[in-house]
Amino acid sequence: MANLILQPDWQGRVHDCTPEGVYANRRAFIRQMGLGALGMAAGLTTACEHHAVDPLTTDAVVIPADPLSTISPDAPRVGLPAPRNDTYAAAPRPRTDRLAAASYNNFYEFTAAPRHVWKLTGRYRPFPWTISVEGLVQRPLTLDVEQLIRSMSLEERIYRLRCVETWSMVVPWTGFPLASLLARCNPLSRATHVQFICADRADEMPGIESQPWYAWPYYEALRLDEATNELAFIATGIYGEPLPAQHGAPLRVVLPWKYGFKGPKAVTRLVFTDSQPRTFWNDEVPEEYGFVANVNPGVPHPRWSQELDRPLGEETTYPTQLFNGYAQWVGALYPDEA
Ligand SMILES: Nc1nc2c(c(=O)[nH]1)N[C@H]1C(S)=C(S)[C@@H](COP(=O)(O)O)O[C@H]1N2
Ligand SMILES: [Mo]
Repeated sequence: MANLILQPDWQGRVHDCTPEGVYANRRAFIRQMGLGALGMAAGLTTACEHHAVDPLTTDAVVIPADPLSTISPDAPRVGLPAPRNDTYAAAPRPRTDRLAAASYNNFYEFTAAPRHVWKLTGRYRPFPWTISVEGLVQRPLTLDVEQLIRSMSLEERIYRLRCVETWSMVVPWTGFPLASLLARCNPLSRATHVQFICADRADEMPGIESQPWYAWPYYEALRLDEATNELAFIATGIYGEPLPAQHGAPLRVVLPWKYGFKGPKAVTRLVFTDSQPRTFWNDEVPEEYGFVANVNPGVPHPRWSQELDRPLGEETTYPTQLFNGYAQWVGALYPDEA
């Protein structure tokens, strides 16, 4: 693949928006910028979109040829395409164009600017990769992700994803139930939650250094009854191929009934606990991003409505449904919300 060496056009613009003293109080800074955790909601994009973009003032960037050229050559291509499991079909919506999904991503370890994530993945090497299993387990383990992929029976599921910023998509993931992974971890019976801790590879993920005000690495968590719900999925592929870097290679959590930020990408540690673990966006902006974070059109974000969502690559909006249309599988987990 012929890579272009480009000086990004946003180079240097970070100074327009980054006041002195940011590092002293990054949370107050984020609030003050009105950026919120996940950047800009549809329609709320501001001049400071450039603030959120990585400056990359020191290095030239190796930009991949296109958004679909970011699949690691080292990813195992086993069991693809995987047999489709159609059990969990929410009311049908058009499938998202593959290029549209690969061109607009949230993956802050690369950049907070969704259109630029794929461009910044040129140094990322998601294989080999291990996941350490820690906390309240019979014994700590290290899992090799390639072996894990080869050992699981892979399936394809078409799921909706709803970002808290109001964009959405409908994509075919390849992978296996999160419950199958957790079963291999042998958690102790007193474990109640699992925390996911993501990669902290500053050499490969330029957003880590360019946004030092965040508490890297990204971390998320679930109650174990949520994590073992049959909808909860580990994706190792999308559109019948291994995951491109920007979708979270080598593996990411997919929870179609929760806002997208609850599904961590590039997970490298699983920690079982007996109390509710902390989560990245809840720590950053607690008044905007809760722990449970189920898709719920009746609960507006403090800065925008959650009633509608706009699929990537489309102009139309659709009414957002409670639990993103998956109430029949997860409603019983949330008696107060359902
Ligand atoms: N490690 C990590 N995981 C992450 C994020 C992130 O910034 N870092 N963003 C989340 C958000 S806000 C969304 S909407 C989804 C986006 O997934 P996609 O880019 O594959 O559509 O990833 C989630 N997982
Ligand atoms: Mo999101």
